Amino acid sequence: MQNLEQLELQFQAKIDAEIKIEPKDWMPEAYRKTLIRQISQHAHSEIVGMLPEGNWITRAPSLRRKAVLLAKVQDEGGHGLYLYSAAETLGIDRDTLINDLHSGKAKYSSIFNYPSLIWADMGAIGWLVDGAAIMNQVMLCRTSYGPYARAMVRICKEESFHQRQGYEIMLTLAQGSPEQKRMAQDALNRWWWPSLMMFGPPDSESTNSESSIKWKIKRMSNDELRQRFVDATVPQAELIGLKVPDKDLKWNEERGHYDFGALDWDEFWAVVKGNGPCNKERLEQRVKAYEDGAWVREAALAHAEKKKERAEKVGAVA
Ligand code: BYC
Repeated sequence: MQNLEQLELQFQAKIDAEIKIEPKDWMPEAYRKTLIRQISQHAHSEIVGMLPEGNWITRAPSLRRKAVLLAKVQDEGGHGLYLYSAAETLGIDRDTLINDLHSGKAKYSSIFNYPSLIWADMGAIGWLVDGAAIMNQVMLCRTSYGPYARAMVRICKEESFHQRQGYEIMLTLAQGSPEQKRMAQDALNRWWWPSLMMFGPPDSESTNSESSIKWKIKRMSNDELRQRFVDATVPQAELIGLKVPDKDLKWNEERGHYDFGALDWDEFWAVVKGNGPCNKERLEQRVKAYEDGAWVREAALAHAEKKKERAEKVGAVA
């Protein structure tokens, strides 16, 4: 029998050779645990992320906007489902994951604990939140765990549509009346800094990065992705005549990147620890949605049971 050290060496050699790890392959326990942590947090973020936008479906300003927003929110629900399924391939069941979310044990993205106050927030969420999500998720399409990487390919295609629909809302508002332009700017002011925080703490405080980069779960660091996002998004704001709310923002010719102001990491950690503006409300809404949906789960189980019984009867007669 091979010893643990040999297995670990073979595992790392596979990762280094860009061979995907599949559910039945041997993997170090710490790799399995970190994937369950990240994929389930990601799944929770998708379904909690339905709430700030779901809040605006009935108030969208036109039938077209309503249809598009409804489709987007449904997509997020779908992303949650693929990701829960990917996490389950690592040997954890969905009930445990959902219980961890509902009890407050599991994390989800900090961004979804901010309120969506005005219609322009739908533009800012699509443009900035989905924009930040894609920046991070494009690298996850090449993550080392097969089921996660494959789920991310479809998710990224949908997220890029989400980003464009958000930017188009901002463009329309920015070209509208002075009041509409003010709404767009207000939404940008409120969502800009929380969007930069989505990439996680600075590299110096990112406890999981070292092992995740070694295992090619993550292929770029939190700070690298944040910088890429700023570089890509600032010109988009300028193009539609909006101003990024950062007095320290400046193109740095030498670095070939924008320099930007310091993030408020105390605010980030407060939100992550459950003390953001909407943490309590979001969890209450998720728990209620789960309880209200109990009859659907019961009906599906009863249907499956009936189907099985019928198949057994037919089998007995034949
Ligand atoms: N919020 O060591 P680090 C979407 C935690 S949803 C909360 O750098 P890691 C959408 C982190 O978990 C897309 N917590 O962590 C949906 C860790 O704590 P634990 C969401 C955060 O994992 C609806 C600690 O801080 N995307 O697109 O190496 C509508 C130290 O951090 C956050 C994903 O989930 C945060 N922002 O890197 C619209 C992508 N950041 O777990 C849009 C998948 C960090 O050790 N996830 N923490 O207790 C990832 O890529 C990585 O998990 C992260 C963090 C880059 C987020």
